[in-house]
Amino acid sequence: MKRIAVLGSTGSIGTQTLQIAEENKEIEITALAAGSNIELLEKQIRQFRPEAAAVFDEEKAKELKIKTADLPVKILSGMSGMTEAAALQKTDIVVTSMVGMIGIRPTIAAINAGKDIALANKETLVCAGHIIIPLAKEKGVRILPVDSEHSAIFQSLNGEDKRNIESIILTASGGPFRGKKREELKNMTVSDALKHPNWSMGKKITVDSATLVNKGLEVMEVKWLFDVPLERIRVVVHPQSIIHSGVEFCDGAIIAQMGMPDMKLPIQYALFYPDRKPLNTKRVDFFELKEMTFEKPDTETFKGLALAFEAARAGGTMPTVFNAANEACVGMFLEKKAGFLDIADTIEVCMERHRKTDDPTVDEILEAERETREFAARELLR
Ligand code: MN3
Repeated sequence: MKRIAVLGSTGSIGTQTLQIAEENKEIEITALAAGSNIELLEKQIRQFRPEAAAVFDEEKAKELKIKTADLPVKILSGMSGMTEAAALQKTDIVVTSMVGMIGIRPTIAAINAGKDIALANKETLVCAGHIIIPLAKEKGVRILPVDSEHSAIFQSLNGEDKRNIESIILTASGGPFRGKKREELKNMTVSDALKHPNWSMGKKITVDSATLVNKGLEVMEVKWLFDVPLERIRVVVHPQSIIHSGVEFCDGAIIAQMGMPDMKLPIQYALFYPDRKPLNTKRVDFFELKEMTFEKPDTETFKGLALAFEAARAGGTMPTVFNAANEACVGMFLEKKAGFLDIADTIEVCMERHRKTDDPTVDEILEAERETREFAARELLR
């Protein structure tokens, strides 16, 4: 039996994780946590009967408590509720699928409690990799990547000696605006940005994949997860999204993982690692596919990717600034208060003015986030 807590259970990865739980009798859901969507959370509680459920929004937590009064579930709230849900004694694996820096503290709590982490929250490693990776080592817990690219690299490294890695090949679909130039991107709208060619994902990450900021965040995660220097991480645009990423070894061999774009595969692989379980998904039909193509990323037009490398190189609080500025800008873009190009432009301004702190504590990370968000909002409203 795998006892699993799903933090961020009402989002895209969370709901797909629960679909896997539904189809696998060996999975027991011990805890669920969500930001504020208590309607869906209540349904999930009734179906999966977790021991505890946390809601970040205190008011919504009170409402949920009344709605679920007939059940034995313990309703928790706020950040303390999220961390408590992350550390429940009976849990084996915590799926961290909440969006944003709100994910850092619950992940630390889960690691401290000795839980393996099925990592889907990007901010955890981007902003706090220097805290998370040594802590996981110290506590002897595994960080199992859920993101499709990192799972592909993880699968490609199965049984290999990490010292033989020559480079990591991180593939990118290029998003809906691949091939476009700055001039054409000026007037792109929210609905244009949300038309992702291959993957169906949450709104924020879909915009991030249109700007290539998502790929930039993934570069930073690769660095932490696989302990590979930035110079050895190669981003390759592969519009068909069949090769999900891979590893080039010291003898020139490349091992990569292929499959149809479907997040259930990497989620399930993380949950059952090192076992591989059957999964009823669409199979790759090479004759229907016919070709796979590759391009160099256009980092002049999509400078979010170049800025990510710069932030990663600087280290300290700089990746947090990159991420927080992006979160603020994407929020404004989705509310139609900022243009598409404002996103990367504002990230750049925020990074330029930031005086970084090396080796920041969680408090310092969250302070850099707050400052950056405020500054980014002011920049955008000018
Ligand atoms: Mn990805």
